[in-house]
Amino acid sequence: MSTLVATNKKSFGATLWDYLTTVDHKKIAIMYLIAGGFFFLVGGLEALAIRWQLVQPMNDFVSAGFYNELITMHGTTMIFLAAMPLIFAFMNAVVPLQIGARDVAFPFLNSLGFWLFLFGGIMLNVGWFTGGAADAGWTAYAPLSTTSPGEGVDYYVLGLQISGAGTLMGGINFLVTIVNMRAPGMTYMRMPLFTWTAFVASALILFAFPALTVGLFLMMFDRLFGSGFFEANMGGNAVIWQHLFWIFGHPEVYILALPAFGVFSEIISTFSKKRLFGYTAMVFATVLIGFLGFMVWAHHMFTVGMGPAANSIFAVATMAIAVPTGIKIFNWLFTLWGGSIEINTPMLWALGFIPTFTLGGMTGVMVAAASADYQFHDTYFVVAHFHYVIVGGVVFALLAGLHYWWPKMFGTILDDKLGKITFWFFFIGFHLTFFIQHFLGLMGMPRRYWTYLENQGLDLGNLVSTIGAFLMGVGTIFLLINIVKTTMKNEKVGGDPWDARTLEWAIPSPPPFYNFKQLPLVRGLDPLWVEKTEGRKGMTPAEPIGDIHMPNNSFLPFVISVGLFIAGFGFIYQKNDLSWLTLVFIGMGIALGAMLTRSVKDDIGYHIHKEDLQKEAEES
Ligand code: HEM
Ligand SMILES: [Cu+2]
Repeated sequence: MSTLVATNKKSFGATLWDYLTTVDHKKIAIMYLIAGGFFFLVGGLEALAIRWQLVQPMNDFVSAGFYNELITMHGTTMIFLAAMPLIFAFMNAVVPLQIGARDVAFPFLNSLGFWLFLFGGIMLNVGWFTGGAADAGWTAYAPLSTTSPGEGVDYYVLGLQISGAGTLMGGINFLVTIVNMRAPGMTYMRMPLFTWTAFVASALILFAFPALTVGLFLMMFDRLFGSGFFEANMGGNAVIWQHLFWIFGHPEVYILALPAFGVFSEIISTFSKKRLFGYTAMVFATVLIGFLGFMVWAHHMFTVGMGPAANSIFAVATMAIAVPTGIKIFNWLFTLWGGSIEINTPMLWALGFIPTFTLGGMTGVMVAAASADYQFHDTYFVVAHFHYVIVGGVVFALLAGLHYWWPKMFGTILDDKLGKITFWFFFIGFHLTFFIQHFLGLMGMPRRYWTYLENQGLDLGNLVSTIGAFLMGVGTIFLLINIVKTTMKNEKVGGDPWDARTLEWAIPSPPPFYNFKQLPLVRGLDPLWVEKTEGRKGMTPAEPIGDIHMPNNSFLPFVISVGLFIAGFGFIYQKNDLSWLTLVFIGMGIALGAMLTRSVKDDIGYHIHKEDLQKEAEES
């Protein structure tokens, strides 16, 4: 294939095949957005079911066992199948454009990462239909998880293993992309903050996910092959699981939070019409948070019995994170200060985020005080704390980024009025739901309990909390209406609808499949803004028009993922009947066969010729 293909009219089958085989980061971004959005709705429905169970004392809307499955799958789904992939959606949609690149470093791997995530996510949820989903909490503490009957936790172990492999590949890909693929002049200290945070988050993925991989591997052996890594009476140690899990789990919080900070940095600077205040400090704060994120995992284990020395060290290290985070908060405020501020939907989320996240940070310092944590531990205070951080930080950022980058991804713009309605329902609902949980926790309401007695002072708080959760649900419905309406209207916008500052806005919306016809020359921070202040409309090119090298589509990533998916069932059910091992052989055969095909078949891609690019430029 050597010429440009007309892409406007395609049959459904051709479009489907195109997406199944695509290696284009922009299409992969859309798939992450759809799949992550779907799982966000699933996790949200699970949250509503939990809250409905807790709406009044001694309720029996769901059984105790089903409740355990609901909280486990809610937490697991939200973290691994909604928040992570949605972050990846924006990283894919934005990072290559922000650094002036034509794609990520390894487009094939990028697609493999997506399909592994999707099939892992499906696997996690299969448990619902085969006698019960995972029920040992999203943290799957041993021995609860190793002794949980049925297959629920097996689906958790294998589903997470498959989707985790995809995440690891994605992280490595973005590290290499950001190191290697920056346009001429894009030095590290000229990278937009979102790219910086994606970079540090990818480094965290590189170091954190292997700990999860190892932990899940040991857990798989304990559950499926009768080893005893976490079994005290076989010489194992359940606390090892907790260490492995949190060495992964705490950095995971920052893998989500740092890109969220990046989103807000872009939005606050764009809609204050100012460069980000304290750019250098923001970069160093990002790196420092990333580093400290690894030093504090054991604050999740204060009550395990590590002893006062370990508790003190981890308490102090944890509190230290408040310093770089505080620097960020002040820099956002200083960016706003004196700016010509435009308040639209993305900006509303950013303005709502600052106080909300600050509150979550303050309760974070409270639970980091080891002695006080003996009171807070496993109460609703903790539930309130981490939802303030993870919803008030990460989900707000995802919704802000959705409205901000929607025009770039789809070429249409979400309705601002509906966007604001979504914001107010969600924002008010959020604080109703979670603020009061601090007090429920202080009054002794334990986390993960199926029900509570009446007249313990917990009735009103829980009722309010449930009402708030449903208001968030209403906000989400308005978002869906907005998406449908915008898509139906299909009103096209230009390349730069926000009068923005960074490179992604220098090319049309949605961008052509090769992104930049000519790589841009970056001459400062906020490169597009630099050109605008000098009276130019677009970027100065760094190269003459020439042939562009493009990667070929491939079906192999899908096949590899299906293979591992099939093998997963074999691993699980061989514990009941060894004949299931056949599935392991078939599945691994498919996966390894596809990998072998990939390694022996030369795939040199194709070129878009310079003449075609010129002709296209003349026609438009
Ligand atoms: C937006 C509306 C949300 C509501 C109403 C909600 C509600 C809840 C509730 C009621 C619990 C159970 C606490 C218990 O039983 O003691 C819970 C647990 C949890 N939630 Fe959410 N949640 C929401 C969003 C999220 C998001 C966006 C995330 C992550 C990105 C998240 C992560 C978690 C985690 C990790 C747990 C702990 C599960 C466990 O204990 O194993 N939640 N949530
Ligand atoms: Cu932590």
